[in-house]
Amino acid sequence: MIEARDFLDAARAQGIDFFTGVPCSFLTPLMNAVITDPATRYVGATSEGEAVAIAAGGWLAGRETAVMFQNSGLGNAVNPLTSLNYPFEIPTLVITTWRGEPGIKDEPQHEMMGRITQDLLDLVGARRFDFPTEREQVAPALAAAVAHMRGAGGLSAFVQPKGAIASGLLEEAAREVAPRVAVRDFGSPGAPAPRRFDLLEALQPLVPESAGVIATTGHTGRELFTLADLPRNLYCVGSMGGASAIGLGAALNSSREIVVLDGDGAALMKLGNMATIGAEAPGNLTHLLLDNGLHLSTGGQATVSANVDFAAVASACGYRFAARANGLDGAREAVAEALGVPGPRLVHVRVSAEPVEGLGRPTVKPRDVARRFREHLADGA
Ligand SMILES: Cc1ncc(C[n+]2csc(CCOP(=O)(O)OP(=O)(O)O)c2C)c(N)n1
Repeated sequence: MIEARDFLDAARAQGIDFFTGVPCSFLTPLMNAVITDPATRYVGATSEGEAVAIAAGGWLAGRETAVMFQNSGLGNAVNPLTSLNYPFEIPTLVITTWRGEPGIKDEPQHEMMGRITQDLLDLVGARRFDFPTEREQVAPALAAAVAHMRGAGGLSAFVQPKGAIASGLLEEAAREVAPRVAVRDFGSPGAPAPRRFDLLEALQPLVPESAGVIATTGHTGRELFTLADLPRNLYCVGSMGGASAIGLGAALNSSREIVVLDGDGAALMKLGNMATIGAEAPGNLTHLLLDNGLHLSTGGQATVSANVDFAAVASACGYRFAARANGLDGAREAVAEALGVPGPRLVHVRVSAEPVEGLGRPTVKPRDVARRFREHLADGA
């Protein structure tokens, strides 16, 4: 058995100081040590997939990261691990528990995952390192794990068995509840819904050059790329629903403005992200929800967004600015005002589903998109 402090000190010595995750009773000592350590930052996520995306955003803003969760949540993490970390070669340290370890009494829901945890980590391309059981093993284990992450831009993983870390207490201050802001309306109600492409073009000059712009999965990224391929752009080719979580991780670790271009389908897939954004409340995050009512990228199947007031959701989650914007002029006005006030801010704009002819596809490899984005945020920071 080791102490949480040993593990944490060794991780910090290797440069890992940004942690995010979802609790597991096996993880309690380590997670509580991370939460209470003033030298580390912990973001509690609503799902393990969100945690992986937040960590990716943290790495894009220059941090070394770790994600911690129960192996039940490995299933939730597989999508971003395979379609975000893998293509973009974004490293992180995965610390997962081993509920359902064969031969150890546990609940039925953990039996299957307990059998396949290591295989699943191998399948997603993580390099596994033995969880250290003695104090003197901790520093070399962390050093090897981080060397692999840095060298290969890859995933390193520890599977933490039951009782591997001595228990510790948690003294966490209660989170302050943010005052709810009133939802604002911009533009005239009858204004025609613009094409997303035209809207992106109109908003482009409002976004500071130094900002980072993260476009959601599907046509949004392709439209942004077609408008102008800039180092400040990150095109999420996969990890649907993860753009806002990547944005959160980046915003918390950068002084730059971070703008997320989200879709209604993607936002609804990971609606919990908005609760985390509202709670963490980065002042430099703008969440633009470009709502065409459809999964347009996959052939136009309807989402349920017609029924959803995203600005009201944002306000209820603690965003500091929440707006519904109508038409091109309304959107321009709302975004200009949003960028001038402390965030997080959400602007919901209904856009048309009219197709864009000759839409390009990012020609820069995701690996290079990620590295130039990271350099862009670091430039002069
Ligand atoms: C986890 C996951 N499920 C499904 C898909 C397939 N997919 C790619 S884009 C997309 C639609 C996204 O809808 P929305 O966010 O509203 O953006 P739009 O397509 O309208 O631009 C879907 C379903 C995917 N990439 N990942």
